[in-house]
Amino acid sequence: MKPYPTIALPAYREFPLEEMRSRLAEFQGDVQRRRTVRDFSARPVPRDIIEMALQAAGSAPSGANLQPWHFVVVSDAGKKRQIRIAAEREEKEFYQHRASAEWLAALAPLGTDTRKPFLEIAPYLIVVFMQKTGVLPDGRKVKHYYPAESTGLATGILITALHRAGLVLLTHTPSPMGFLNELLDRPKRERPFLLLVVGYPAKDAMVPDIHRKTLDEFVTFIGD
Ligand code: IYR
Repeated sequence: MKPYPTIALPAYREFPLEEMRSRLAEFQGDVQRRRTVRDFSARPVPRDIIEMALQAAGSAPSGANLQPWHFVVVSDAGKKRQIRIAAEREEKEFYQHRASAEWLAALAPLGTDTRKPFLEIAPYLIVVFMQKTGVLPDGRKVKHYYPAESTGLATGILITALHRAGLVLLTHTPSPMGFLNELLDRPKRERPFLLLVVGYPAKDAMVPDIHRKTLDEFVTFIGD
């Protein structure tokens, strides 16, 4: 592969330290408000909102800049129903047979179960696919590098963008998720990574009273 031509770093902005702090304080406070929600309203969300958030997600760094992700945005009621039926079938297997006792014990405080009505109620399901390989314009197959890390980064930006826009999400992982390739007509070289349920919260939405680790519990500084 030929090297890319280089250009001056475009649109870089430096901020005075005080502004850096206030920007971070604002961002930090805003993302701390994010909660995973399972009770959704059926209220519609305009498609351009989802598109703008996806545009932000597509800016994520990726291995060798190969951008190994694909997002399928589902608002069609019939398709959402098919996804719910297939997901609930898998969840029954999971809760009744596949999950270890340890896993079920870890989930017990969250009160989750096999019923996934939000898959039909929420206006959008965004199914994130990770591409282990890509296809060049001439049809040749290329290997992707760090597809899970890259797709995780893009998904994180998507979640943050939608949260900042005032929507709520559930990061849902029906397991296994292979049925999503079939239902959404995606090739085998793509693996379902995560299913995001997106919309407004139900009026009476409730969330578990969880706590987040403090900085000193999850960060180590070596040096100043
Ligand atoms: N996929 C199941 C189980 C589940 C697993 C984890 I890890 C969670 O954080 C929550 C649920 C379900 O969606 O119920």
